[in-house]
Amino acid sequence: MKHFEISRRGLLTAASGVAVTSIKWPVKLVAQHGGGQEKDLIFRSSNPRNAEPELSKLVQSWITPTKHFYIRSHAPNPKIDTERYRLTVDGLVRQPLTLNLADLSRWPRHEVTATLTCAGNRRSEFNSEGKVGGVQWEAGAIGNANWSGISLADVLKKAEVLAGAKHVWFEGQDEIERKDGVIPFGGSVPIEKAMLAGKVPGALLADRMNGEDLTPDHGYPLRTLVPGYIGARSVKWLGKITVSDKPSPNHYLATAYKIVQKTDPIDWTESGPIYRFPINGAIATPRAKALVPAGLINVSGYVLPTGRLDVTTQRVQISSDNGTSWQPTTLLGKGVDYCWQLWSAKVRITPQTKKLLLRAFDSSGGFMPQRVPWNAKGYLQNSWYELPIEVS
Ligand SMILES: Nc1nc2c(c(=O)[nH]1)N[C@H]1C(S)=C(S)[C@@H](COP(=O)(O)O)O[C@H]1N2
Ligand SMILES: [Mo]
Repeated sequence: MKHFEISRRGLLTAASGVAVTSIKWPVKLVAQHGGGQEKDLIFRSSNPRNAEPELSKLVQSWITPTKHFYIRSHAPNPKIDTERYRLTVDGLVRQPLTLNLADLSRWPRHEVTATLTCAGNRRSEFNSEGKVGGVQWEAGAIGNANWSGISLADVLKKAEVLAGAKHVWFEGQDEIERKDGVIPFGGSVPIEKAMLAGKVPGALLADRMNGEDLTPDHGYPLRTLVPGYIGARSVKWLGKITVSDKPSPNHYLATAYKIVQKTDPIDWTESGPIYRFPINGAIATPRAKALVPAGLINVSGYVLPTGRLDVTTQRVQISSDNGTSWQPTTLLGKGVDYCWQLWSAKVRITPQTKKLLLRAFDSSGGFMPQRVPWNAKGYLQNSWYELPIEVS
């Protein structure tokens, strides 16, 4: 969206009866209610908007264009009047802050390229063992974007965090209807992650994605972007930051996004929240059940190493004989902190080949396991990726 240089004089006069002369103010028009951009995605639900790209489109480039970037929302996009928009910072701080978009635009800017992935990516693969609820993601709930904004650590420094602070809570401005009432999406990250400065900020308050203002689908006007953590920690339509000695009590941190065996939330308290994402990967081309000739074929896909600084993917391998032997793939480009890598391979197919298997290893000892135990919410499916094919 464009910045409109307009005089606020009229507005202020009308509002307060006091004429303020010659103030030029960058004013953004009210965010659109819908997606805000042409999307080329497969919609899993349209209200709320949940969608993922076709895998062949997903691996066309290392940076995922916004039109191919998955959307995961728990409620309709909130309508945010950017004139009235405020971000508040409170809790265990000496200086609580209330910031509008003009205030935020004066902070030093940081740019981070990082992969965002939903904890439920590849969820539908659990169904063969027992139906899991939630958005039925295939392997497209992932994308790699360039994000820019201000560093959470800078904001917390300004607010002066007090002793005893252990977690930083985020709260969105969406309204999610649940049985027990309407709540915003929220969550938290440990204070050490929030305060991380270094070569990549621990968390960004991002207002731009791939060089443009965030679209409404992706959290306009402001979201957190927490490199290395599951997507749920990157809260869209951010309205409030609270520093606390405890993790966030918000449903999406305290209850949901845990690895649990039973479907009743009563049984979920024992289990801790998921923060970091594990290594994962998928085969994107050929597509599932494609008819391929015996011999060498081109195979491509993505791999995401464990969400930890300085971790890179070491090896990505394919098997066309059910895991008896493994063939190497070529990682494209170089490994970048918190980012996926695309890979390609020429894989030998025999008339007996029924499927391709993918596995990967990273520099922290992370690997894609042969199996992931079923869990009730269908999170963190990162087992060997299986692609059924037909040999012509
Ligand atoms: N306010 C808010 N933030 C949110 C969500 C949401 O529903 N509301 N969904 C979360 C989840 S589960 C994911 S995976 C990411 C998805 O971000 P994207 O839609 O920009 O891809 O946003 C997270 N932040
Ligand atoms: Mo998610």
